[in-house]
Amino acid sequence: MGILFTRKWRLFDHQGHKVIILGLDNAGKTTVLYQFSMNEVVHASPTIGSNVEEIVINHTCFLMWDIGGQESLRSSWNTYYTNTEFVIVVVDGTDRERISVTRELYTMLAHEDLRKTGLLIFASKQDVKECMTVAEISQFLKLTSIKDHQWHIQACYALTGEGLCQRLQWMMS
Ligand code: G3D
Ligand code: MG
Repeated sequence: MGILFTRKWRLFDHQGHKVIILGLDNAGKTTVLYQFSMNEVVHASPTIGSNVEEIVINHTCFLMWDIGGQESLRSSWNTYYTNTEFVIVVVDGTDRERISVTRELYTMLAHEDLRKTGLLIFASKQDVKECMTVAEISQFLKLTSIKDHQWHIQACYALTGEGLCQRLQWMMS
């Protein structure tokens, strides 16, 4: 889908809470974004650049940025960090080989602009047999060592949206 601005976001008059969705390529980030915004599965090509959607829930507006996760794009992630209130990391539950790469990725939490953000981790593809469980992913990512951010991990099946909405409520609170 490439760089896609499906709704025009007027930069200067918007009050939305900025959320960025990060994770490795193929983790399910774009699927999560469009489940939030349309309750639909969108079959997207690998994201080059970013997609952004405005999502309003109970009068709370979120601006969700889904950022391409390919290795060549990760170095530009920090250009999206300014004014971020929430980081969602999508972890592919079936990708055991690259879970260690994911662990390195969230050294980003030490970035100045992300010091106060909340962190929500979606353990995706929980419908696939033999995927990593939430407990395994938590252990691999050493989540209990994160003391300076509020965080939560949630199993999800992004193709149906299962597991997504409960956690938006957590973000709102
Ligand atoms: P990305 O934006 O992180 O790169 P995408 O990832 O959202 O493009 O998803 C990558 C592939 O994973 C897609 O398959 C998508 O349908 C699939 N996917 C996303 N979430 C889930 C899930 O919860 N369960 C399963 N089984 N698959 C999921 P394709 O075949 O279109 O490449
Ligand atoms: Mg994508």
